[in-house]
Amino acid sequence: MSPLDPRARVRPTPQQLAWQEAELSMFLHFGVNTFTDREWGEGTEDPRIFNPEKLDADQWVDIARRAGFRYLILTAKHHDGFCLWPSRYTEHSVKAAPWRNGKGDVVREFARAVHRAKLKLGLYLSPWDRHERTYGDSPAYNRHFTQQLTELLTDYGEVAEVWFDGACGEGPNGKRQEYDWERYCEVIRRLQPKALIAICGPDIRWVGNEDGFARETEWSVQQAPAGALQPVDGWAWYPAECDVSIRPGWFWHRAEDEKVKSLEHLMDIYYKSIGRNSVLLLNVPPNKDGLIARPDAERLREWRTQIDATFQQDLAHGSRALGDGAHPARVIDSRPSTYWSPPAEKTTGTVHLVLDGPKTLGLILSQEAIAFGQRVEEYAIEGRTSAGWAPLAQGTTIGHKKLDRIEPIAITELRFTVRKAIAPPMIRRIGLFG
Ligand code: FUL
Repeated sequence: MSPLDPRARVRPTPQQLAWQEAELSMFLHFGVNTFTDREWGEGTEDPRIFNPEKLDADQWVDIARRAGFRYLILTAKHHDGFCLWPSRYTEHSVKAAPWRNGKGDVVREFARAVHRAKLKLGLYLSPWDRHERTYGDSPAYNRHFTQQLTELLTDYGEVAEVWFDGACGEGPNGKRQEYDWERYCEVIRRLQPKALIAICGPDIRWVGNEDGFARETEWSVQQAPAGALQPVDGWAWYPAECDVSIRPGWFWHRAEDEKVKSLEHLMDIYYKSIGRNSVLLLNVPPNKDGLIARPDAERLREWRTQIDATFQQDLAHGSRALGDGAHPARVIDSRPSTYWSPPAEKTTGTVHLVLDGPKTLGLILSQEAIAFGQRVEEYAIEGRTSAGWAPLAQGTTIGHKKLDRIEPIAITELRFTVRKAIAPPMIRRIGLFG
């Protein structure tokens, strides 16, 4: 394809770029379901059950920060309609709960803790509301929903992400609600122009499952959804997010304290989400006390230790870089703003690394300079072993990050070849790990 392919001219917004580079977001599902041991409330729960006596949003944020999360998204209202903030537009909220004598505001405590730690605040607001009387009476409920959205977007400082689930169930009056997505998005763009709108919104795309796995081929460039900020001839930057829970359910259940995902499972999720050009949104639900439970906190600590150990030493450092085009050494210079491209606008090319002695690899990292777009369609990696050159890995898309796990093998040289791209590829980094 020619360099004029419109897909090659699509770029992320600064907010999309920052979000993708952050890689890790934490989801926190919390609400009346935490107290009823359910996943979906009916909307008839008594607010007096909500009493997280030891609630400490700093504990949530601290655990998240230490584990490397940079965006935190709280369920301000789930399908049951119970609001974790004292909304002026309903009585079904923390106002009617005994917690903090009805004067509490979980969203405020959360937002303060997140901002204090200089992390990014995200809010999940379920359009499906099983409590609200006007639900199903489309214009009236859309007004109600926009009012609640306005409260959340004006009273809690900067909001970096608004997460809209698409669930649309029955109304109390038997009627089906037609959501006015266009209006919701317009309110967000007006009140929080820097906020990303996820899932039922044009800035972040749902990966399509709740297992934490992206596809092997994952393009951030997609057909432009309605409301995309920088469309180019019908295409737009619409990167994938993998949402998955650290436990079987989204909400905390005592019986699941023993079912926190294993370290191996979480590492597999890491490789198949972040390692496949996606952001990982990992749900860690606070318990009835209003704290992240010990098994989850411990698993996150182990996970971070393992990730840090895995990526601690880049075996490509100290290599001599040869290859097509200028500056092949830029793939190993540790600078995020530099990249290598083949010469003369070619869409194929090879970087050749002569390693600083024999090294045993088990993991290969590649990155495109996505500030300028996503271009690679096919790549191959070979290594020079004592028996000669051998194929190590091949794949399709790279995007922000591709991680290829391989059978450990000792090599002295490595060839990274882009075989096909929609425009001249821009390779930011090649990393090699044991
Ligand atoms: C789903 C919801 O129905 C679940 O309860 C959860 O909030 C998940 C993230 O989205 O569609």
